[in-house]
Amino acid sequence: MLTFFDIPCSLSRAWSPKTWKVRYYLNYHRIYRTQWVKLPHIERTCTSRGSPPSKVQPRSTAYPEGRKTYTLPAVYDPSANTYVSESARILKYLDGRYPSTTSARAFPKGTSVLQSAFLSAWTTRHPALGCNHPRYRKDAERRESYILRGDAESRLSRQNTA
Ligand SMILES: N[C@@H](CCC(=O)N[C@@H](CS)C(=O)NCC(=O)O)C(=O)O
Repeated sequence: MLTFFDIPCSLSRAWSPKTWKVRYYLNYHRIYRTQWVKLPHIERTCTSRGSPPSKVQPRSTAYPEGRKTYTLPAVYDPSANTYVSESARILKYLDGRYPSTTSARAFPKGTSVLQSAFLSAWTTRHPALGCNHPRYRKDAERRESYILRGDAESRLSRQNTA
């Protein structure tokens, strides 16, 4: 059974739009269990388990191997002893793992290039949503209290009803 790594909030349910993209898919297949990881513990959990960074920035003097960013969602597939991170990469991986299921594909056949282009345009335009807002980036404890107080949820619900 797959392990799905998600971030908790005060209402004990999933709130991140990034992790929900993958959770929707997994709910179709019903083949996972959730491991909750609090926001300040994400990097530590990923590095200690060997889950790859979701993003590696180009090499620089300060980061000779490139700056690594660890985010959720991530999944662990015990059948391949593999961790996969970053929502689009996870969905592509899962489409490959369940190729015979046509009703619940994340990327309907022939749309992968279009979807990559859309994703790239979207993230360029909206780089900082929710917990990744620059105001909270540098301080894990403040970011966690932002999530746990529910501010992120009211912000998202305001955005959704606007
Ligand atoms: N491009 C990534 C972005 C994922 C992302 O930004 N996740 C946030 C939660 S919404 C996160 O884990 N942030 C960790 C942190 O800020 O320390 C994806 O689509 O998976």
